[in-house]
Amino acid sequence: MSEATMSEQADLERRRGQEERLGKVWATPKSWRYWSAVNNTEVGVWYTATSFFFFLFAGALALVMRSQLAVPENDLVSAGLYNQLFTLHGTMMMFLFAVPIFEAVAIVVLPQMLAARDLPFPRLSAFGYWCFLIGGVFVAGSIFFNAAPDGGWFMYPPLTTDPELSGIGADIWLLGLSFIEVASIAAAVELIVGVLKCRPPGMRINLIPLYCWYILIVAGMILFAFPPLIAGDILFELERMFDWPFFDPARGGDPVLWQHLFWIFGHPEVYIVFLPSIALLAMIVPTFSQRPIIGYGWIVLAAVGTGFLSFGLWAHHMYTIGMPAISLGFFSAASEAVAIPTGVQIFVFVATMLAGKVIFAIPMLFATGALAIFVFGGLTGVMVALAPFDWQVHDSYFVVAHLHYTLIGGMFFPLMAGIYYFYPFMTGRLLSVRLGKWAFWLMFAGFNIAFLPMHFTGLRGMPRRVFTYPADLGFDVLNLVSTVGAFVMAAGVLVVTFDLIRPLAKKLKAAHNPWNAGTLEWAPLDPGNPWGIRSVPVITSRYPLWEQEGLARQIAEGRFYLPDAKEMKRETLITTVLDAEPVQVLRLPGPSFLPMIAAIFVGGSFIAATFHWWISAALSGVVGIGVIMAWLWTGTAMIPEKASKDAGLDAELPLYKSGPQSVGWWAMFITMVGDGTAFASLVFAYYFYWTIQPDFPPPDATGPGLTYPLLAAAVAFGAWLCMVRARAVNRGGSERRAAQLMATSVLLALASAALLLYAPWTTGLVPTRDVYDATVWVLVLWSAIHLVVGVLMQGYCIARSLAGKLTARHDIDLQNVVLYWHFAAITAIVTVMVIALFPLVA
Ligand code: HEM
Ligand SMILES: [Cu+2]
Repeated sequence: MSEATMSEQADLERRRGQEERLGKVWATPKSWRYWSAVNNTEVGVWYTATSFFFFLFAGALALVMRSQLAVPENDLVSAGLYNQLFTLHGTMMMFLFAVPIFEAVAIVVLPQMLAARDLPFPRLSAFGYWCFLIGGVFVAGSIFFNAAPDGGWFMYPPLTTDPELSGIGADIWLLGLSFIEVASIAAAVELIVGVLKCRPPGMRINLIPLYCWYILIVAGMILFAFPPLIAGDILFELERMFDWPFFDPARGGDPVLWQHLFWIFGHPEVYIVFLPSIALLAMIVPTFSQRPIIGYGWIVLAAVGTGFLSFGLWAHHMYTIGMPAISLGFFSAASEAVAIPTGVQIFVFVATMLAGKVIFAIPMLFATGALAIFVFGGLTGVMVALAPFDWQVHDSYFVVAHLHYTLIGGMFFPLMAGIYYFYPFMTGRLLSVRLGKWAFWLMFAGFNIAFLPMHFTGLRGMPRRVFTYPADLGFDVLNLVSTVGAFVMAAGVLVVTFDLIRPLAKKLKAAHNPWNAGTLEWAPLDPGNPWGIRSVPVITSRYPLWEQEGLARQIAEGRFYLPDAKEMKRETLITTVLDAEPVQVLRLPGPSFLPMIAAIFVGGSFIAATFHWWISAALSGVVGIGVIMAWLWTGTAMIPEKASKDAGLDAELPLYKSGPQSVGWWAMFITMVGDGTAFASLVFAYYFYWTIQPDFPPPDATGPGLTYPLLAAAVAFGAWLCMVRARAVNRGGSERRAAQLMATSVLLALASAALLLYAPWTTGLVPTRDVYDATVWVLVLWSAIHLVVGVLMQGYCIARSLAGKLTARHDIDLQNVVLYWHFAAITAIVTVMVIALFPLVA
């Protein structure tokens, strides 16, 4: 044997060894243990499949509605059941399908696009998935017990707060969805940290794939949009369960507050489902035009612009409540303005297609269909954004037509394009072209046959949300046509579903990178490995597979970072936020049932609360928190056996980082921004009442006084100071002293919480008497709960310190808890300023 072939032989042996180790470390558990998997390649697929199932379910509900409406005076379903049908259909489509499926697809593809082995918190993804499944089944299942929510997907009070008119369905909506929203926020946190910190070396921010940009923006929007709704849910549930009168005008409340909180969420929500779908198009269009996207910078700017603007438009859903003309003008103008960045994104796609040579494969067929439908929906959007026009068609079928054109064109068709596009990447097989064409044309034709006529039914005056209509008002033919169209569309959905669940063996094998795409998710020569990428490459281009010669082969040969798993640990590379320079090798936790068990107990707590089983709810919640602590204890902030390791390409990288350089710190920071937004929404409620009510606080109200609130603020400040000091002392090596400071802080925090609650109690504020009392109480409770959660975290840190898991150098836990405390202390102090000091100056 010549020397050259000998060294080739040795190289091959070495690579085999590496692959074997990687395979072992990342292996997916077998048989029943399979469900303990936390890897994105498994969790992402479950997540996608589950949300698609919820789509089919909600779609079936729509078919029942359309059957009922096919002919006048029909009695297929009762009025009451019809109310449940449209409420559950809208609710499930928005909360159980549109948002989750985009997070699900992102969990599958994002790590691969970033050449990361997984997202930074795999167990959090798993926890989010199980929460979603449990909450989703609970909400969807209610229809079988005739107990589904029936107040419409935006749940306006007083219909939904009146005990005579609304049953348990409203509680299922409020609690079930709050639970699912928490899961959505968890996924958003994970995706943000993923895009910021898990990119491959060299992928500076101007090289980030457009898909990832969109995910970053949308996850950020979730962080600001969902918390107001959660805050609203809390007020709502307090009114339903304990008769706190937030939306009851007789006691100073106002149902319009709910409308504001709902639509501050609800309008951005529309873009939260639209942008990720556009993100899919931003990958598909360049691939099938076989050229880089035209106007990368423009499209990023436009996406950011859409994100920002979408928070300033919510009141266009409320034109009919009697707003001042100046507000009408403002919200109308802002609503029209959003057409500009949206238009920019569409033009970028059209320009890219015109400049390239378009290949009309199935994904591209769906992509162009999507653009056609969406543009039409956008046109009616420009119409209803004008208040006088909206006054005419508000709550009519015109709006039903408009919203489905935007949602199905802007969300569903792009999603289909994405499914066809990414299927070979997930499975190594291709979906059928013939079936794909059938599916597309059935859906496209069916959709237009169903929804185009609705514009006219609406203009002729048919209101939405009616279970039937008299004959001879001019609605008959139009409705029948709509129903036929809905079934044609459903046939298309069935064709796709059939093709998706057909056994893999019957489908054609896909070649490597079958669409000849340019981005990294297509690099692996053998797709579907749980380890994701064989080695983490250095990137110098936006379309590395097109522009970096031989990249896929070099990756597969392990020529780059982390080609091995020598210590038999799951690892991924962490890089800097702007320039993506490698800074750390992050150890990731492996399979575990803990996230699933935690989700079961936390979910159990929400479900028990729905039925007012308070003791079960409390017990289940306590166990849930215990399991989460056990999961954190065994899976996070582990002290590595050595300080650094050889990450390949001659880079010696640390295995442990704490403070602002660690991913955990970012996750905490981002979570607390969301938490702060929820708090800000509660403060908003206080000022909302103060602005619109002449007697808020009521003249005879005593308020919470000054002494106790100020004392509480001072003590909370002390608790915070102790924590900051503990961090510094711990860094300095006096771990004992740090633990003492934390213990002191525990006492101060508990004292502060007690003082906060004592204040309104001792001055005799009764939350059921007046909305003022209720609002003060809710702010005080919110702050006190945050202090108590802070105490749990302190207890955790003290235990870690005593167990030797928290040392001067290894202080991730303490750093994160102190970060939490910054927010908790501010929350308490702002609460005191609002409830105690503000009335003095007002
Ligand atoms: C698959 C085909 C679909 C059909 C045939 C369909 C049909 C309908 C019908 C008949 C209504 C009720 C109209 C009324 O009585 O007021 C409705 C409402 C609604 N749909 Fe769909 N829909 C479909 C897909 C979707 C999708 C994909 C979404 C969202 C992603 C969606 C979101 C909504 C919403 C939010 C409502 C309003 C519910 C409410 O008034 O509370 N739909 N749809
Ligand atoms: Cu809107």
